Amino acid sequence: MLQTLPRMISLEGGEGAGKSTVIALITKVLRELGESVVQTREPGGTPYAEDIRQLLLADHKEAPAEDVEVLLMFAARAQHVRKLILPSIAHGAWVVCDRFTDASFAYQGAARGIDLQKLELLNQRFVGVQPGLTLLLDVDVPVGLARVDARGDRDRIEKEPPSFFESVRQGYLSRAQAEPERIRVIDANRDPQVVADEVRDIVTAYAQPYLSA
Ligand code: Z5A
Repeated sequence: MLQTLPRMISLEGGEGAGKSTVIALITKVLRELGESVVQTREPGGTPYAEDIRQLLLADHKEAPAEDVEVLLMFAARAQHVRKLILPSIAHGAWVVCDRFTDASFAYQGAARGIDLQKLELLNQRFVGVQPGLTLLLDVDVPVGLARVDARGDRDRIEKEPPSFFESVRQGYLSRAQAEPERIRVIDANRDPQVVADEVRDIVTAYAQPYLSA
C-alpha cells in the first residue's frame, strides 16, 4: 500500500508538453498562497540522484539494458524520496516534482514493455509514497516532438521513434483513467496561457484543505 502525500504534487507529460513552464507556475501559485515549496525533478533531485540522471540520459556508447534503466530510475527515486521528499514534507514544505513514478509506468512500462507488476513491486518496496495530486499535460505526439525540435538537441530517450512516444502517451492516459481523482489530465495542445489558467485553478482549489494554518 502506498502512502499518499497530500502536500506533494507531481507533473507528468510526454515530450514537449510544456512541463518547464507549468512546474514553475505550480510553485509560484503555492508560494503566493504563503506556502514553503521545494521544487524538484526526476530522475534526479539530490546530488547523488542527479549523477544517476546523467548516466541515464547520456548518449553512452553502451546503452543500458531495459531492466537496468528501470533499476536506475528506481534507485534515483529511492534516494530522492529518502533524502529530499520525505524530509521536506516533514519540515512542513510542499514538494512539487517534475515527473515521478507515473513516468516509469509510461516510459519503461507502456513504451519499453517492462512488466507492470515488476514496476509495482519496485514502487511498493522502494518508493512507498505517491503524490496527492498529479497533473498530466497531454499533448499530441507530433505537436510535442515539433516543440522539442524547435528547442534544440534531443537526449538519449528523446531520440526514440514517434511510436515510442505514442505508447508513452497511452500509458499515461490509462493510468489517469484508473486514478481519475489523483491524476488530472490537462490538454496541453492549447495556447500556453489557457493551459496556465487551468493549472492555476486546479492547484489553488486542490491546496485549500492542506494550507498551513
Ligand atoms: N524518464 C523515464 O523514462 N522514466 C522515469 O521514471 C522518469 C523519467 C522519471 C528526462 O525527463 C527523461 O527521463 C524523459 C523521461 C525519462 N525523457 N524523455 N524523452 P525530463 O522531464 O527532464 O525531460 P523532458 O521530458 O525532455 O522534459 P522537458 O524538456 O524539461 O519538458 P517538456 O515538457 O518536454 O518541454 P518544455 O521545455 O517545457 O517545452 C518544450 C518547448 O515547447 C519549449 O520551447 C516551450 O516554450 C514550448 N511550449 C511549451 N508549452 C507550449 C504550448 N502550450 N504551446 C506552444 N509551445 C509550447
